[in-house]
Amino acid sequence: MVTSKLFTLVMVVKQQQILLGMKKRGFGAGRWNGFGGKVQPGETIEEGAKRELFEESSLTVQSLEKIGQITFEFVGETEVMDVHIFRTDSHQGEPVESEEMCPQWFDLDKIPFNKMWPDDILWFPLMLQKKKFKGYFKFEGCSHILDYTLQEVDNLAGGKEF
Ligand code: 6U4
Repeated sequence: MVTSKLFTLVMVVKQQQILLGMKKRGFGAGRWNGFGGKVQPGETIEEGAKRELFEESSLTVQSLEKIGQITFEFVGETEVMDVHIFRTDSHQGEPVESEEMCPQWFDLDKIPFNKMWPDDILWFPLMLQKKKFKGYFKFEGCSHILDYTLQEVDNLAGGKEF
């Protein structure tokens, strides 16, 4: 049986820059990533997203806009990752390095896609244009996409479509 686990991913944008964190340990280590992690019992997905953003970057936000939802399947794993992606264009504080992440601002035309998850180059253009999207990516290992779907949607409510 395939089960799914909830994750969050927050993209922080200001003017013509985006904040990414170099993941220092754990899943995705060595790659530039958005900020996020597992949703904990008793919190909403948005609460989990704000908590992880603060834990990993020290930034706080009033509200987050849900911009995407991607399901990641890894060959050989019985649990898929249900990742809820948020974008914020206004935050409070300055990014601070944490045990898990080293944050850095990147110009939007210099995003380091070659040191990011290989799916990012496919959905970042939608996210940067504030278009909502749903996707499904099937990975073999951490670097090879076997299959994927990605579509723009009008709203993100409702079940998973992939
Ligand atoms: P712990 O065990 O506490 O270190 P936690 O911080 O809760 O983990 P973590 O870091 O394992 O969770 O969460 C994985 C993060 O990686 C989430 O923000 C989702 C993100 N992520 C996973 N696959 C991704 C992918 N293919 N592309 C991408 N982000 C991905 O851009």
